[in-house]
Amino acid sequence: MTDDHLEDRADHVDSADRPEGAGAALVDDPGATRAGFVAIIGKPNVGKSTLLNTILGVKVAPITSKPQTTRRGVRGIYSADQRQLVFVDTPGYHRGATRLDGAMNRAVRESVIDVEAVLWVVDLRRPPSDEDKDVARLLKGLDPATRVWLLGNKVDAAKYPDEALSLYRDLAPIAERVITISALNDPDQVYALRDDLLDLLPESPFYFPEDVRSDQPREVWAAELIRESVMTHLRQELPYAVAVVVDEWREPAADGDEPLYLHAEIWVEKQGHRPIVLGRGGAMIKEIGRTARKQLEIFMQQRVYLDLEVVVRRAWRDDRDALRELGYEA
Ligand SMILES: Nc1nc2c(ncn2[C@@H]2O[C@H](COP(=O)(O)OP(=O)(O)OP(=O)(O)O)[C@@H](O)[C@H]2O)c(=O)[nH]1
Ligand SMILES: [Mg+2]
Repeated sequence: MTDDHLEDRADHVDSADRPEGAGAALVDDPGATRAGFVAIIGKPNVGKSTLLNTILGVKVAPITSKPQTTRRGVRGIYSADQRQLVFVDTPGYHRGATRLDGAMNRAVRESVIDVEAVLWVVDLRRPPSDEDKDVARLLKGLDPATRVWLLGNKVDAAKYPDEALSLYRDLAPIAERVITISALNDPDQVYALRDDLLDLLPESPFYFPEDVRSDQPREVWAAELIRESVMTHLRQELPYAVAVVVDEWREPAADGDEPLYLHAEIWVEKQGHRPIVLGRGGAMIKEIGRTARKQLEIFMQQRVYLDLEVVVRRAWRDDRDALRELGYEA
């Protein structure tokens, strides 16, 4: 993954200590500011989170090569010159039968309500699939005032980008703009797209303080980075049966030499999954922890002690209480 254009710091993560409404004082003259929401939707694995991270220049959302990486709506905020774009990165719109699938798809449907624009991201390496057609149907039900831009992503890796793009365009006659992008490899073009979105904004006070780049609590952000590492290292179905909760966050004393201490539970659905996540002699969990810790340290510019525990939460994907604990309104 080339993420050289992402900054090595994590001041985008909203501080859990920030008082409610702390940003209001930042806006001197509400009449002069412009702000609005932009939803990023599409089927799994097309590059939605990559697009958001590139737009912001920081990593707010997890990315893996596997579908269904994003499981919750993540807001990423871009503020510049009295204007604020609030992007909503969404889970891939997909077919699935669990309560978790239901919650993920609901997050997509809710994300397109009351937004200035919807960015429909598609993968130009392939023609439209049934899941793309589901997204196209969702777009048909939009408020007609909502602008839809069709973004043909991964143009860098597509053999027949023009042909593919025209097939997608046929599915979305309401798209007012149709362009090809490479969210991963062409940041300048993505910044130009972001600047074009600034021009769509109506007059409005800012929704978030100017210096905040994500609305996620830091524990959720860290849990998502750990889950990204789990998904990257595990194979087949197991990545989908795993959830991560950061339940302890202990800052070192100001004068001490201690690392930041994080404790996280890695939930698996069955007893039999435990040894797979742990690996032979604990080798797998060690590797998962190492990758996650490196990322956390880079983005937080701080030494981290990551304490991982594998916990069996039977059928958590269909368990209302478990999903609530993970922050879903199940
Ligand atoms: N070649 C190429 N690969 C890309 C591009 N954008 C994203 N990818 C890759 O596509 C894969 C999926 O990217 P994500 O950003 O996680 O996709 P997503 O749409 O957020 O996926 P879900 O959260 O699962 O719905 C990753 O391996 C990315 O590196 C691109 O412009 N070109
Ligand atoms: Mg994603």
